[in-house]
Amino acid sequence: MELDEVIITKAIIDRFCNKLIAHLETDVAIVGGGPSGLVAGYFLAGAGKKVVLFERKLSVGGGMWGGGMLFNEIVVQKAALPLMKEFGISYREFQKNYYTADSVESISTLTSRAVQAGLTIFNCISAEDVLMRTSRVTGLVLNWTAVEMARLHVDPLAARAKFVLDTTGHETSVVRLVQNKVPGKLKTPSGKIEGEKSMWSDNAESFTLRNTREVFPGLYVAGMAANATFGGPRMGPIFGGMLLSGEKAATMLLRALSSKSR
Ligand code: 48F
Repeated sequence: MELDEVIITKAIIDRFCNKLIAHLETDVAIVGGGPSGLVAGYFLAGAGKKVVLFERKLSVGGGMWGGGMLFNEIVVQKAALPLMKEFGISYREFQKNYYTADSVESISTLTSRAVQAGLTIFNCISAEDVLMRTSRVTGLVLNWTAVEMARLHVDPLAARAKFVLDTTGHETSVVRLVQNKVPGKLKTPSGKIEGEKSMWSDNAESFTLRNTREVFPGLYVAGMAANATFGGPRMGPIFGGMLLSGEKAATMLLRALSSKSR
């Protein structure tokens, strides 16, 4: 049978539009497809929640692909090994408490397991603002990254979510948007983004986990964005904290979703 280009085109447009429409109202909308966002998405979807992830770039993975300085190996500490096992990512001991994994295997496995658990990912879409109702984040304002890059004057569209999770890494972009709209209202010591500090791996890993939490009503933060928001140091190419932070965010959001529905 001859392949028809118009049917191919219709198939893509139809499937994509239906997928997008189906995710305009979700339990959780995650912004940023780095390791912390993917892990959070995996656990939320696995718990049966409707969860969507928007990633600005063509590929998810954030800062994980390049390992450290483009050496494509990552390091994880012992505390994160249960998560490496949960996802089925191979790792090797380097020395006591230091384990290494191939960064390409790590990110591709996280992505595939998260999608198979039920996480829907939209790449090339950026969160350019949030929906807000009486001092609560209630969703995202979205645009094509291509529109953003070309600086075209094109209005965005919107998606509602019971909770938004900012996993945008160093940029901490969603929290930044909220800070710009309601200055001084974040749940941080100063009410503002505290800003990321210089590298201190050990401190940063525990700081990330401690500060994975709600930063504004309806808005949670995880991964490197948690450090930037609450003023923690950067950790360099050790990724255990990112995985654990994603898992903690999912646990907190599941709790928040169940108390919201009561
Ligand atoms: O930076 P990223 O990998 O976030 P993460 O999960 O992990 C941090 C580590 O990679 C590394 C580190 C730990 O060792 O220091 O940096 O905290 O991924 C963040 C993703 O968010 C996307 C961005 O393209 C990247 O893939 N992103 C940022 N802003 C937006 C966005 C936005 N406004 N809309 C959509 N995606």
